[in-house]
Amino acid sequence: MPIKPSELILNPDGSIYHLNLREEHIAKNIIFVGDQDRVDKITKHFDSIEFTTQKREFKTTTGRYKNQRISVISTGIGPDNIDIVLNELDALVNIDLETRQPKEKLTSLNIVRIGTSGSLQVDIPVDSFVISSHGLDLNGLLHSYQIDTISNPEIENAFVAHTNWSAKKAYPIIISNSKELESKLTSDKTFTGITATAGGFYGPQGRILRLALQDNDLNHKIDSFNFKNNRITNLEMETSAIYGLSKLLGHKACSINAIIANRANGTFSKNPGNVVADLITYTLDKIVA
Ligand code: R1P
Repeated sequence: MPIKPSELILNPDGSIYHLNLREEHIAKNIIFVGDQDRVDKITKHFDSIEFTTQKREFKTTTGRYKNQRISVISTGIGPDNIDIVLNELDALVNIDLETRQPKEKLTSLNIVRIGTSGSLQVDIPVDSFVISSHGLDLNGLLHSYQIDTISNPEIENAFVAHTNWSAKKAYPIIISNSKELESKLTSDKTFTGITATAGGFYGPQGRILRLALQDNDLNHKIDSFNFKNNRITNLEMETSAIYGLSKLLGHKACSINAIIANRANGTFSKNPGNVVADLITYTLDKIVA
């Protein structure tokens, strides 16, 4: 049965609804960033640009860096946007948009997120790079899908017990990265650990401005969690959704984050632009190596 127009929405030019892209516009190697202004900060290093478009927060530029074709896409903030970006990218490569049927031969994309993030550990200072071995989903998005094959109940249950996680909140899920991409990105410049992905910036990440929190101690419970020498290194808002949906759809994914804040000691980078610029050139060269 063809997928109905209300479920798979195309624009009049045949591009997919939110991303404004057709299949020929995207490379197999894709970099995600949150901030649309970060797209140009990456593609200014490219040798050539073949295509660029933007709709809402989703800006895409495709070009070549050191002879490899790469697309850079901004996802905006949060796991809800990742649901749109991953499903629409997968539709571009794995659904025939003319017949509206899944293709028989599936394509696997390589997805690297170049993000910014807050460290939860005193020994991972601002201006460092952190690779996410796992995404710890605290936001509930993935519960809309059949996730039994990708979740890790042993560590999830240990996390729930350690944090006394409220039963009124979505059950946490842990999903691993692509080890192949992780090993490409790893060096003596990188830390590695579990990245917790929250569904908001303030309360869901333990920040108090004027509202009381459901659990004042949650960040400390998160940073003190240790499971077989795996600890939670940082907090941001996209990685677990990227890892979960990539795994379910058959794509490879790995996040690397510039640490711009340290939540454990309250410091913020004096020049976050510099660490992001360094992470961009570092990651580009690792991707094409
Ligand atoms: C919050 O300020 C945003 O910054 C971080 C968070 O994950 C969230 O998207 O990442 P990006 O800089 O990649 O957007």
